[in-house]
Amino acid sequence: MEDKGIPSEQIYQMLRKYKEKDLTHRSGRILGSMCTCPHPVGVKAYSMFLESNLGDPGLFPGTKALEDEVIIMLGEILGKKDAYGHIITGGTEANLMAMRAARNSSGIKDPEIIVPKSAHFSFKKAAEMLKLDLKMADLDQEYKMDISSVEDLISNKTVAVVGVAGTTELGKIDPISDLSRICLENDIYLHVDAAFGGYSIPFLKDIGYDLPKFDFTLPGVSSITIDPHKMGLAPIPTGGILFRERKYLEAMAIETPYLTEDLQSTVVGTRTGAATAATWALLKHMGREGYAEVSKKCMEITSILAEGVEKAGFELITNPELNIVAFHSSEIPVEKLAQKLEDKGWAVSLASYPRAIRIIVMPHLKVEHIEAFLVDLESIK
Ligand code: 0PR
Repeated sequence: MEDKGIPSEQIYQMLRKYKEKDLTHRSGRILGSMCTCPHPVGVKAYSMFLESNLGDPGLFPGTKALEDEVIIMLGEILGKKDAYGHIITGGTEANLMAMRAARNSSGIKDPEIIVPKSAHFSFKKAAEMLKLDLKMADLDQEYKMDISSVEDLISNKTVAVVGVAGTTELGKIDPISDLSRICLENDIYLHVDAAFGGYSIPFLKDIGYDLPKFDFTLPGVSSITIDPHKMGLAPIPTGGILFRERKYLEAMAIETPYLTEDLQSTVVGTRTGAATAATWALLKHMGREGYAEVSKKCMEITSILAEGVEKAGFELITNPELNIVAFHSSEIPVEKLAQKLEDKGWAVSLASYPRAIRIIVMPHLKVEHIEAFLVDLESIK
């Protein structure tokens, strides 16, 4: 550290040197990210609330009112206007909160949770931190949670079942209505991880896409993760967690003696209000139609990509249900294929099950990027 401070202009210049080394979503080269260019309206709103701390909401009643309104709007999107929840850092924290609420409200000793093999690794973190025994349910032929496997795994120690609406690797939607029925029958907490699909499935359904129910309209669903910093176009870090009942927030409330609120249910203490402002601004600015348009474009480009991949002689792992395309080659090992694509300047990611190149068609990917990618893919064959 310097003894004497450096003038700001010089600092910015130094920062630019570091920034130049980073990839940008705008370049269209990032193919394996669930994040995207933050929408300018969200960025502006975020920057207006940098000082606001929702960890001490009595000091920031305006921001707290925004959070309450955001939870109502997200609840509307997810089929329950009077849900309870918070805007937090992202899907990991949301899933951790859901598992904590399920465990605390169950009163069960040696608790177990059941997640699909396709679940995001955040559930491994949650299981380790909360001392939960993690049971992995098998997937069916479409890579969705296998219901009979879930039924086999349920025991009197099960505190939660998790279904995913938009899996991390393949974008699949688990059979949440079956899970809802089973969880109601067995009186088990059901969490839906819609970190990825929460901001697209409802809007795609609005415009006629035939996608299954996954939300609070299913009576067994206890909580839902929905991430504004993925398909919601909000700046990072912005996540959302919604609960059907207030009792789940209460089950993890900790006394906060010297703050302006007496109880706190979130994992973090000091919590940015900027993420809430950005989410509020974008929900108002985009409207259902705006978000539907964004998702529709992603789905159209997903179809172009999927067709092109097959035309280039590669095999799709499965038909895309949302905006993720996964494929492999019968001739080139996936790792080698990924390396060749990287050599051509494409930042792809690999799915672990099954091993495949995985491309998430986020809003920063335009037709011209996908066309350029397909030209390169064809040249590799
Ligand atoms: N649930 C699901 C279904 C997810 O896909 C993810 C993350 C999470 C929860 C956790 O969310 P946070 O990362 O917000 O805590 N899915 C992406 C993934 O792991 C996250 C990501 C985003 C990874 C951008 C890379 C990247 O460049 O693939």
